[in-house]
Amino acid sequence: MSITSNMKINSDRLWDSIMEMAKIGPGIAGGNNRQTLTDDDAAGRALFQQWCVDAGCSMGLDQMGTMFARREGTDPTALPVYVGSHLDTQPTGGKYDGVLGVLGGLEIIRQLNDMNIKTKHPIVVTNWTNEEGTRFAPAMVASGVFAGIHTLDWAYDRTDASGLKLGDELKRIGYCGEEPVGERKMHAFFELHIEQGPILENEGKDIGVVTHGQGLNWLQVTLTGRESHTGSTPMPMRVNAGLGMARITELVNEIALGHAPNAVGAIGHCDVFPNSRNIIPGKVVFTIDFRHPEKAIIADMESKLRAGAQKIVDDIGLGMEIEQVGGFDPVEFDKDCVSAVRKAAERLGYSHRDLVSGAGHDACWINRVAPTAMVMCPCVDGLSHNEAEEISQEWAAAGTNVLFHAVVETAEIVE
Ligand code: HGY
Ligand code: MN
Ligand code: MN
Repeated sequence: MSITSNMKINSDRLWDSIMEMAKIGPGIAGGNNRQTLTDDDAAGRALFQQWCVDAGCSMGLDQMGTMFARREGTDPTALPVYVGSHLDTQPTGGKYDGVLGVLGGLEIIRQLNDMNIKTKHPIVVTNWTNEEGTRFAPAMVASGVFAGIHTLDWAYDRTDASGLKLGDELKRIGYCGEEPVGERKMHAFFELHIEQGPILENEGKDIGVVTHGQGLNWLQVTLTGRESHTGSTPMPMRVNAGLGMARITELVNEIALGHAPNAVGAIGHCDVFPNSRNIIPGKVVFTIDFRHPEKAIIADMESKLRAGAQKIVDDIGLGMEIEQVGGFDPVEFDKDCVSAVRKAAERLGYSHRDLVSGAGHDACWINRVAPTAMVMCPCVDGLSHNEAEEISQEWAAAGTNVLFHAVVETAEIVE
């Protein structure tokens, strides 16, 4: 029996589950603040687990807290097809970033149950711990450990702004599993995600067939000057770390624009010390986020940043340290998995286009250890990492239908 265009997921059930999950860790403006390893994250995990058990799945949990919900196949020795994303959110996140990919995977299980369809390969729905990298840097840390990029101990040692360690928080919320990370072998991995950019909506396309993911480089800069009175210190005597950050912010923007149209660069996180209205900042710590589809350009952006920032700090008389705190090379996804996504969009009659992912995703790391591809759906005004993030139910359904077809075709329906 092969998959046919009339095989679709239950759009209302998917949408209801997304809205139910959105009630956990609400933001202050209609989105979500369900940051990784908080009590809200634990509550979201518990709800996801209950739904998976209700759908007949057996649950796995590894030492990074990544959750695996398994639907058996007819051949228990066949490597499973994995499908998933992340349930943790930004502090001012949307309801769909990550959640659509996890609950879209669960909807596939639910729909297969409803249609009483069996597959040769088991199917495993996955919730990767700490994709966002906002509370604990870097992003995609659990999938990074799974792919052998980071060690477990290094990941456990990541600390948040209040000095709490990732490993301790994982244990505190009760989601530190026994299973070693990365021993699971995958037949393939698929991730559905909102685009988080404007291309699909602007072009009126339902589906993004993600062929590549752009690379990322996170540089943490520490500038040290001298705290002094904002009123009585003459301008020529000042060693103002805040001024250094302002000039480097401008430099980051110029470097990105210098590699238009595909380069991007910004500073998203900054701490000012002592952060007092009438003290010239003696120290600032901030993170630069550079991205581009080509590795050589990312390297060029970093070298221009280092050279330009050195001039800025020498001019002001500041000390400077630059540390890389995150990054990954541009990714090319598996051609067969990408083709399964493209064929699914065509079979279902959805408009689609190839796409390079602007954001990083767990799929970018898993692509190193298993054949991987992504499906994207549009989001309103391309807005994400903002509580106003919005998608339509139709877009969610279209993306999940394509995911459904790609996953089930790869898992092989059994008559
Ligand atoms: O930073 C990213 O691209 C992802 O949202 N964590
Ligand atoms: Mn995401
Ligand atoms: Mn995100």
